[in-house]
Amino acid sequence: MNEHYRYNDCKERGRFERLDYTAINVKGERIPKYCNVYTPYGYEEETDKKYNILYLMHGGGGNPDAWMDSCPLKNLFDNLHAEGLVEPTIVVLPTFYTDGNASEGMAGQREFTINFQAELVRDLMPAVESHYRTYAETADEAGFKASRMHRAFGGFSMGSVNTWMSFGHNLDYFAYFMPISGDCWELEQMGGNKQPEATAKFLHDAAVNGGYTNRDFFIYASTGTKDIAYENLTPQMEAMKAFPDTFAFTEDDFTTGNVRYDAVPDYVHAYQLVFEYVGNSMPKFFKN
Ligand code: FER
Repeated sequence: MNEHYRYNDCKERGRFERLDYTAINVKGERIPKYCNVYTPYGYEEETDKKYNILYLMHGGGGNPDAWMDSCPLKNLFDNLHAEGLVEPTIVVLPTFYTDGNASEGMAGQREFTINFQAELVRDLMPAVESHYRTYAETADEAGFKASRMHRAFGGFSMGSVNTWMSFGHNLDYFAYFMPISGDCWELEQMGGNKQPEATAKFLHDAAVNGGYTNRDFFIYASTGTKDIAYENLTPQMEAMKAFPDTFAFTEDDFTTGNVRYDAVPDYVHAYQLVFEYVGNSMPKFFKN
């Protein structure tokens, strides 16, 4: 199906497990939810090893299975680990929706991304990180903060909207961000297009208020020039250049800067392309 990714047999295969947990929805009710969790090859045996963790969010209308079903994400991560290209990393595939809310339109979607930022730290991260061996010594806010250099958030489309929300609201717990083909909706939906300067200022303020400079977090943003989100994400990224103490743009890795933006010629808005961005970003993560 994908013309760019070749499935690559890998003897060192990790595995996916389902993890059930409960979370509070936008109506304030506690409801059952689940996520899928990838553990790399050797996780079961290497019991004294700690793992980095990436929370990777699906796009609009999706669910925790979307990344698994739509692209060879597992084969990609198996090979990245087998070739030593990534630091050992657990990957969590959650959903920001609660009980079939995916159909509630764009305004509803924005509300869910905001609710999810509270769920993330209150419900999801404690459930995941008390169960799996991450760098969090304790699966609470203090433990998450102390281990933030080992935690990433990424996502595609609405998952990218969630990623910018996690930057704006949970920078204390995450140091690496992988927004793919989606802008920041803090101020309004498509805010990266409609209010790029104010959106960049919001993100800048979130960093400054938390005491973070351009060496304390790292953003690898990607899209394609024919992606429907290109015109939303690009003005926001341009506006972020006004704050170089917070966002130091680089075209290589994260040694000379902390923000990279790749816009791949002709790529469109599709899962069949976006995991290539994941494959480009992950080798740069967890090295600082
Ligand atoms: C964008 C961010 C999110 C965007 C689209 C989305 C078109 C989501 C779309 C959907 O869920 O249907 O910048 O650009």
